[in-house]
Amino acid sequence: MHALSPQTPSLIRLSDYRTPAWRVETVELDFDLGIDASELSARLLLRRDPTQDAPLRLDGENLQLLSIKLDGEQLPATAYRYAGNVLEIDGARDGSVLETRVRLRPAANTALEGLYLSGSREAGFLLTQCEAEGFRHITYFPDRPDVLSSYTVTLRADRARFPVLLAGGNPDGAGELEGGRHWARFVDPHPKPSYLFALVAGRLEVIGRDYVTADGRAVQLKIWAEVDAIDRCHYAMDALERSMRWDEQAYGRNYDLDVFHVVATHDFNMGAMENKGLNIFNAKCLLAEPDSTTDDEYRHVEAVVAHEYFHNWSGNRVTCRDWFQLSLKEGLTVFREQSFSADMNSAPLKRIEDVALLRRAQFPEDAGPLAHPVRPAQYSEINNFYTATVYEKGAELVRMLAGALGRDGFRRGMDRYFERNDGRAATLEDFLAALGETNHIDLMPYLAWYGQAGTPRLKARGHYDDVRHEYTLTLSQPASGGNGTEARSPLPIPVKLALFTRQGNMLPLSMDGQTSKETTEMVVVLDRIEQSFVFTNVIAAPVPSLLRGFSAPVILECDYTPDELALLLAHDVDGFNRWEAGQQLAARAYENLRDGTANDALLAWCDALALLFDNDAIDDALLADLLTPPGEIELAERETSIDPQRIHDLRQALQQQLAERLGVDALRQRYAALATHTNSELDAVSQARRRLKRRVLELLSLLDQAGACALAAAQYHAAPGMTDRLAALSVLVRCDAPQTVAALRDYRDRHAGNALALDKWFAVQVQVPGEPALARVSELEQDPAFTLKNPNRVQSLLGAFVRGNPSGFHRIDGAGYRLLAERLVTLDGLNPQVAARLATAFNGWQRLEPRRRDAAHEAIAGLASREGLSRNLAEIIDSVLNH
Ligand code: B3K
Ligand code: ZN
Repeated sequence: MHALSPQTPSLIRLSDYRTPAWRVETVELDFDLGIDASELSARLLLRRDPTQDAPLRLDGENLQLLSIKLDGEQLPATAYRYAGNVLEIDGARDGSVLETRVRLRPAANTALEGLYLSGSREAGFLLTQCEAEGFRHITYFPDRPDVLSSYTVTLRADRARFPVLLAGGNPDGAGELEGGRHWARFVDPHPKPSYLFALVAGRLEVIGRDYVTADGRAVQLKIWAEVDAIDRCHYAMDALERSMRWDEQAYGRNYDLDVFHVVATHDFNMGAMENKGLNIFNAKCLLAEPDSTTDDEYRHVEAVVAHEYFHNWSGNRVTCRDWFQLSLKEGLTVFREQSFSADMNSAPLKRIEDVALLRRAQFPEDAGPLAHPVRPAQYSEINNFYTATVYEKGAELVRMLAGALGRDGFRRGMDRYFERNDGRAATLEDFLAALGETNHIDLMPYLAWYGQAGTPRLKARGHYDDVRHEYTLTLSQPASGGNGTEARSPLPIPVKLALFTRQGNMLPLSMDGQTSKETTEMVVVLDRIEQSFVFTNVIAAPVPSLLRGFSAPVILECDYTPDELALLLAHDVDGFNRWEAGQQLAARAYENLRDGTANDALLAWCDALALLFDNDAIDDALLADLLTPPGEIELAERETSIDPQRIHDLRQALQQQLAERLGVDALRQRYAALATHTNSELDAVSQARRRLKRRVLELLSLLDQAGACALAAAQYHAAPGMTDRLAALSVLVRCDAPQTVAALRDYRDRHAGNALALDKWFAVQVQVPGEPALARVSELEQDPAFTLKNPNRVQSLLGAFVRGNPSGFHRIDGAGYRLLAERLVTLDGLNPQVAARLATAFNGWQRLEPRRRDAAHEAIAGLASREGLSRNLAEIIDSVLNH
């Protein structure tokens, strides 16, 4: 082989996209599987684009090439070259067959990309992860999503060591081989991109269920897990069945193979993966049982099972042309998953949860050096772009489109999108075109949302004319970018609104003299820099409820008085906006405390919540959310010079004021009343009670720490399920209560051998606020159960610390930053994807107060100066440092 200059440019640009010069019509893969070494023969039927003249180039990384044949002839070494992770081959023509044989080293693969081992050499199993570019770690291939091929996969392995052999597609035979070996073959009738390829081999147990699709296909649903986990798969099976029915009803989408496999692994870089016919899940997103799974985790399992299943249409049948279109499948599928969860549970609570996540994870991303558009223009390492922006903001954009079209219009558009693009690799333009054309609306102005980074600001001001009885609402969007850097063109911003009387009733809305008694809510779309909307026949100065249901992902600036926000908090019938009014009011109350200004917002917030606390009509879970002010990360977003310790202290003080207003007796009584219903049932009422009980206990701990900790200790020991147990443990840890040590020891013994429960044991302990957290982290790193090799464990200790505990991580002496930088170096050598994700905790360092900023800068610059960082980590560090 001759060396070439690297073929892969360091920056991949959307504007450089070209259709593939070579496609692969059929792929036959034959694996001989082993833990240390696996061998794979690949037979590719090649198709050349007659309009292009490029040589055959295939991606391949870390492969040991054993043999290479073109059209049956062994290739001489002069006929191919390998450089820059690209294999270039001479002499191929349209219809040529390329055969390669490579050796892979699964047990040595700590990056968990390509073919790797989950668990121990003795008991673990083999599996693959290909999205985004893992297939090139398995064989030489044009590893890009717009090359769709038909796959036939044959697996061979020792029967005793690998009794279960699985690949995507339909089973197509299995049998015995000599020497205790066996084989199994799978044929996928649906052409797919290489990132959706998967195999699994090892000792796994299974639960099954028969399912018949709405269009009459009999499907075997099978969930596979290791023997100690298989009993925890039943909830996921139910969730899968609910997801399949829902997609049939809500979108008319049916499953399209005879089998659907789902596999749980403890070693996975992300939540789960939608491989065609063989979804693979991080165990934490699949396993569930009352004794070790919290209510939030149950809902998460349901959501992720649905998400991966929904990808079968939004992602697999219709895939992405290139990775810049990632949000085409991810934003859409998150939106579908959110709608499903809203239907299965409570719609307003779901909306609150989603928007809280957006603000906690996406807004800070969009406001700092890692900001990028939902459709980025360029990347160095695509795995760094599986971000809150692509997923969560992407889902908000689909939600806006769905809102603009209405329920039926959106369904019509989606039907068209699926039909027209079935079996294709599509773009965001294809998506907007299908939705728009079926509804005779030009949706292309929404493309601007996909191309701009930063959270847009929306200003609203109202003017009431008491002579004409007109209310004029003026909406505007500043022309500069959300993070102040780039100029923007105006975006279409749909604003769902209602007008309230000062008594808390909704007014009928009339615009341009058109009165309709029934209309109390409407959507206006701001698509210029500034626009005024005049409402007529308005009997008295109203209080507007704006952006209801969070109708656009913007930061709303409206000069409400505290009383107006309190009125919406008390009366808005839109559950989301009621919560939102409370959040705005709480943020103002926080500013009262911070600035030592008049306590008007603080009083209004506490008074309004005190009334709601005594209101039996309000749902317990909603009440729990209303009683929770914005988190420390959100509050930091409102500051220019961030001192995380001060934010923590002020937020504690804010909650203490609320607790005092509610009163220690009322809190104790409420706790006692809720505790009489203690159970581990999963119905909405039981879950809501647990949620409120936790919140009440937390508030109580701010007034009567010893009393609350005594209750927490009792709750811990009597808890019938994980939600109550972990809530109690969390209160004990945060208060550093004397009962904590015994409870932690008990938890450890009780859940010995349950990795997911142990993850929570690590995570809860590093939530202790402030300076002491770091010592706790260091101590826990010495625990024999801690390892940097397992992504979940890394997340539960280091991730929970750097992301979930701002006052602990951002120590003024910079020790938190140094610890993170040191661990990143080690982690990067093992698993670049996990290292890069953890490194995003440095995002936003420029806005820290000077001492912390300097310390963070030193740690990041130190990392940046190191040789040999992975492309993943280098890209994040470079962006964080230089943008
Ligand atoms: N599509 C996968 C994510 C793949 C991440 C690659 N680094 C899971 C999902 O979004 O459903
Ligand atoms: Zn997804």
